[in-house]
This record gives sequence, structure tokens and C-alpha cells, in this order.
Amino acid sequence: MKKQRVIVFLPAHNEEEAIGDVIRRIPRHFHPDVEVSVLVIDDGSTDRTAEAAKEAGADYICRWPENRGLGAAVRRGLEECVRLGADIGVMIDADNEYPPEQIPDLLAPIFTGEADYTIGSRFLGTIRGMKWHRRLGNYAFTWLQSLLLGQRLYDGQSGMRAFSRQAMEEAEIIHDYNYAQVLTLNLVRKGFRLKEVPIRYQVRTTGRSFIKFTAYITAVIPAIWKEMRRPVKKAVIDPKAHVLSLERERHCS
Ligand SMILES: Nc1nc2c(ncn2[C@@H]2O[C@H](COP(=O)(O)OP(=O)(O)O)[C@@H](O)[C@H]2O)c(=O)[nH]1
Ligand SMILES: [Mg+2]
Repeated sequence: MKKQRVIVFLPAHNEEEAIGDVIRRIPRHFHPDVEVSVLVIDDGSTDRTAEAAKEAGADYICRWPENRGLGAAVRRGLEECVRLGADIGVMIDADNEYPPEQIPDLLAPIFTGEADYTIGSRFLGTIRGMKWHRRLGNYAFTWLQSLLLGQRLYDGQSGMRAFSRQAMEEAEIIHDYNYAQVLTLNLVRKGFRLKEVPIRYQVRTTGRSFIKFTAYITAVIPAIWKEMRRPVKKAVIDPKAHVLSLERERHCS
């Protein structure tokens, strides 16, 4: 059987204290037919983010001299995964809030052919340390996406997601500031099958969140509006594109 190439990418901005640990915890050999590489999109960091990533074993580092924004970095991550020949792309934040050990769980619905796009859901899993106002913001934006898509979502702002190759090829992120909502609206409207997977989440203990309430609202709301008004072409999906025998994984472990 041909090996499936998984590329895990981390958008990062000034995460020198956290990124090394995230990279070291990414499971590289969890299935004999899966090969895992790591890509970092360093978006104009002014600290040692890129050096720390390299020391921790990142295979590819894409370094921008200036800060362009998280939406631009995720767009670039998806493009680089396609260019580097990934069958599946995984995105995980570089700030150590999400569990790299659960990447195989996130990939399972793609390997069984049930989904093309998975989101690690904090609200279906466990959450440690999230402030009440962030929790409310997450509920509100997730509720809005559920309403717009006519499909129940639980965590629309998660920083841990996986994509089939076709989903990566066809994904469009229409603003540079953020990707979280517009990417899901884009992919689900195109017919890609989304599944949420419960994950364990722990709020960061280093660095700081880039989210500022007013900037977030004024960038994200118009982008959601713009995305919903754009016509999208339905994708023709091969549900068996990444099917892998997960039985073998159990025998090997
Ligand atoms: N590319 C890029 N990544 C960023 C930027 N700001 C934050 N990040 C990264 O995006 C991820 C999520 O950011 P974070 O500030 O933790 O957002 P929060 O988890 O929603 O509070 C982390 O991996 C950050 O390093 C940015 O301006 N550009
Ligand atoms: Mg974070």
C-alpha cells in the first residue's frame, strides 16, 4: 500500500517558549502506512520561534519577515501542504493549548472515509482555564456558523483541524486576519463533510493571545458576511480517497 503523507503545520507568531514542546509531542509513527512531517509558518516573529522549531525537529520552515496575520498564515500552510505533496494536512496552534497526541484521533474520520474536514472540539472534550468571556464568544460564533450552515457545530474557533487533500486544494480563506469561521463556511458550503472530534484543551501558560475584542469583531463579522454572499462551486468528492486500514494500527500497538 502507498504510504499516506501527512503534513502537520503550525501557524506561529512569537511562540519561542511553546512551539518546541508542541513539535516534539507530534506523533510521527502511529501507523506503518502513514508518514508524518512538520511545517511551521513563522509569521514575522521577532523572537526565536523559527530557531526553536528547527531545534525541535521541524522539517520545513516558512519564514515571513513581516506579520501578515493568522488567516494569511493558514492559507499559506494549506498551499504549502499541497505543494509538498501531502495527502492530508493537519493544522495545530503553536501555543501548546491543543494536544498533539490526539492528532491520530483527528485523522481517524478521514482515514475511515467519513469526513474530509475534521475539527478538534474543545466543547465536546475537556477545557481547562478558558475565561468566561472567551467561552461566551466561542458559543456565539459557533452558534452563528451552525445557523448559517444548517448544521450543528460545537467548536467553530478551534486551533486544531485536519483536511483531505481535496479540501486543502479547494479551501479559500478570504481574509488575512483570521480563518476560523470563513474556512468552515467555505468548505461545508462546497459539500465537504465535517466531523468534530473531542479533544483535551488547556489554555496557554506562555506568550499571549493575539485576540483583541474590537479588532476581532470588526474583522470577523464582515468577513463572514462576505463569505456567505459569495457563490461557491460544489465539490465532487471521492469518499474513499484516504481510506486506511485502522485495524492494522491496533495490531501494531
Ligand atoms: N500567522 C500568525 N499566527 C498568529 C498570529 N497571532 C497568533 N498566531 C498564532 O495563531 C495561533 C493562535 O493564536 P492565539 O493568539 O493563541 O489565539 P487564541 O488561541 O484564539 O487566543 C498560535 O499558534 C499563534 O502563534 C499572527 O499574527 N500570525
Ligand atoms: Mg491560543
